[in-house]
Amino acid sequence: MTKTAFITGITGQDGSYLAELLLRKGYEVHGLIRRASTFNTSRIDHLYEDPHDRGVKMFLHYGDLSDGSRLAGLLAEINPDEVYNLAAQSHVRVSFDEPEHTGDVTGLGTTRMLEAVRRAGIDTRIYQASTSEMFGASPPPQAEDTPFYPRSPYGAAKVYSYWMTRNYREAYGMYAVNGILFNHESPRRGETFVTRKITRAVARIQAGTQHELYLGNLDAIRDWGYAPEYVEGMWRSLQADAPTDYVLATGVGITVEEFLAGAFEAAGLDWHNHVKFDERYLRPTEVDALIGDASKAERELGWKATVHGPELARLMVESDIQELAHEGRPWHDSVSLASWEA
Ligand code: NAP
Ligand code: G4F
Repeated sequence: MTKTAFITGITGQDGSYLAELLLRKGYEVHGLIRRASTFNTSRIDHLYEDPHDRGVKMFLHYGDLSDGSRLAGLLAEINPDEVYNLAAQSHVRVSFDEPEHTGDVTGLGTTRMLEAVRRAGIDTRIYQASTSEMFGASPPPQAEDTPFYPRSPYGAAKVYSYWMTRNYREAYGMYAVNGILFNHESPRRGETFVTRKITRAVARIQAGTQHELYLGNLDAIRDWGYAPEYVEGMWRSLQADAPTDYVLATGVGITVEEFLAGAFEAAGLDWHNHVKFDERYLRPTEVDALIGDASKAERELGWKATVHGPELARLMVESDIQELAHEGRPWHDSVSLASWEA
């Protein structure tokens, strides 16, 4: 029997890798996309099939997490076996500029999804994209039972979503799971997150089209993993017999400065010659250190991250150098996903 999945945030970094993974597993994949005045589907264009063709396995639907009635209609119509709620205003710094919008989409949007499933009365497993940002000021290592102490409107909205997901599980017996994911990156990472901002700059500096890179706090510690491995963990967390929440992380923390140094070294450059400080990239409250303990996921799901830190920096720099050399190169050429097929 073909399984059907519904992915919100399919045009994002994780959504695009997850769509690839599920299509390889034989799923029929439905994705929610936002109408925009310019194309916003570059990460999934290589997966797109003309709906007039036979045997089409991926379908896109216009909608928005702020529009509950649209979500309810889509859920009832598609009747998916699995829902992956990945859509969010996902940028921590931006959430300080747009706290209300972030609360509406990243927080209430989850409730709209959960309620749409409940009211449709369908038997669906739900994955909620929770985050290590919920731990905020709680010191590392952070695991499933570490207290939350969010330090941004984004973190606070995700804590609300986390508890709503648990509440729907406990109140209505729904199969609803929080994946508490630590930072994960890739060549498809949004260009304003620090890793990709750095690796794109390295490629341009090496090519001579950029000379300086402006950054904020270099002392923060993050547990950076590789996104294709994390979407495999998302899928595995919905295959368990009973719903429960999982931390996914590498267990290795490095500073922004260490990632920076590794990325510049990968191109034979010294970051000290190019990086400048700009206070606009500081946050009113910072999360100093996130290092995850993913032993529950390893024990129960057999999931373990293999790529982190300097290797990740090298992989992203190489991809950005290639991308600069071959503008228009399709996304799926950039990484090998084969090792993560289950
Ligand atoms: P991302 O690249 O920023 O993608 C976000 C997705 O959400 C995009 O498809 C975006 O659509 C969509 N979206 C934004 N606002 C929406 C709205 N109002 N209605 C419908 N869709 C909307 O994020 P990501 O890195 O793939 O992360 C996926 C999820 O995991 C997010 O919920 C994020 O908060 C969470 N998370 C990420 C990490 C990480 O390190 N990457 C770690 C923990 C948790 P457009 O393309 O149209 O903008
Ligand atoms: O790359 P970042 O913006 O990621 P951040 O804030 O850790 O959030 C990401 O990971 C979360 C999981 O923990 C996700 F939930 C969230 O959706 C997102 O994917 O910043 C990382 C660190 C921060 O400490 C920041 O202050 O890098 C520091 N930083 C220093 N200079 C910078 C910059 N961050 C950005 N974006 N831009 C800078 O110029």
